[in-house]
Amino acid sequence: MSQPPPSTGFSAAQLRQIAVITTVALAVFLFFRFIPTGTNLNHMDFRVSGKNSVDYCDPANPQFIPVIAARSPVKMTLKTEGTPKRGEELRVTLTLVTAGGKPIAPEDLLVMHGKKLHLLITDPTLTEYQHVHPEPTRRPGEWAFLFTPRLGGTYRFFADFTPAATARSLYANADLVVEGVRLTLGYLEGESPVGIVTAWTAEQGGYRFTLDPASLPVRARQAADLKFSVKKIDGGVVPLEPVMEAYAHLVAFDAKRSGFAHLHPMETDLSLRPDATLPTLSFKITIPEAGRYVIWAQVNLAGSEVFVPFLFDVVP
Ligand SMILES: [Cu+2]
Repeated sequence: MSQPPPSTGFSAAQLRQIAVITTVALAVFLFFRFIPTGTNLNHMDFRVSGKNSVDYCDPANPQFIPVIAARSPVKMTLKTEGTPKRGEELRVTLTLVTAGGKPIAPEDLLVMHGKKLHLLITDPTLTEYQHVHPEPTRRPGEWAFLFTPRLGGTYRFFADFTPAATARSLYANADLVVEGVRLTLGYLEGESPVGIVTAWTAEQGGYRFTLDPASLPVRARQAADLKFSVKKIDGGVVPLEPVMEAYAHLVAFDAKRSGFAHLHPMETDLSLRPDATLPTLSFKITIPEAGRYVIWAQVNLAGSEVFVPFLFDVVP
């Protein structure tokens, strides 16, 4: 006995219609799935298990970030063609990968302060500071930059970036040994260094730069309010222009280079120009440990970038 085939309840025309709709929907899905709109990484790629992970980002209350002690979910490596030598320009290839080994490419990072990747570079004596922006190469996860070390020693590179998957600042670090004369670490242990004024003022290129804490001494674990100002020594207008979307950037390092703090002015509206003859900007920082620190200020004066160091002590 044969039974009639079970009926689907659809006519042949309806089945054809369903097939067409399904095909179109699938095509639309595949189109959006494979066009390169954004990152292929997700927040799990940037997760660090356990305590002490790098996750400090309250822009209203910037902290000193202990990058070395904290476990970053990102691994950074540096490669050069020849031996790095003092005074010679180097082409450095930087590789950024997640803990799981996935490359971190430009589409995986957000633009912050005009760039996707910021590198803060300093020598062991904190006498030299450079801020560079590596550019992506054709290889995913590989970035390149030019760098001329002015001194010898083991340079430390701190990367500052924001994954699109988490929208939170993240950090990584790597070292590079540079051949050549090394300075002594004397000033970090209390002596006055060559070329650095152990004070809250510094003079350079006809300008006087002042970093003025609301109260002294600066104490560990207490938020410090700092006023940064620039004055032309002969008097007159200070041609202060924005650099990386701020009128000044301050970067603090400790003597051991265990990490850094990257500070931006409270005055975030660039259309409100600071005072013409005495531009003054407010900063806030909390430093967790006592010790000797250097704050480098980076400003743009009439189109040229100027870096000014301030050396100071933080008491317990
Ligand atoms: Cu900055």
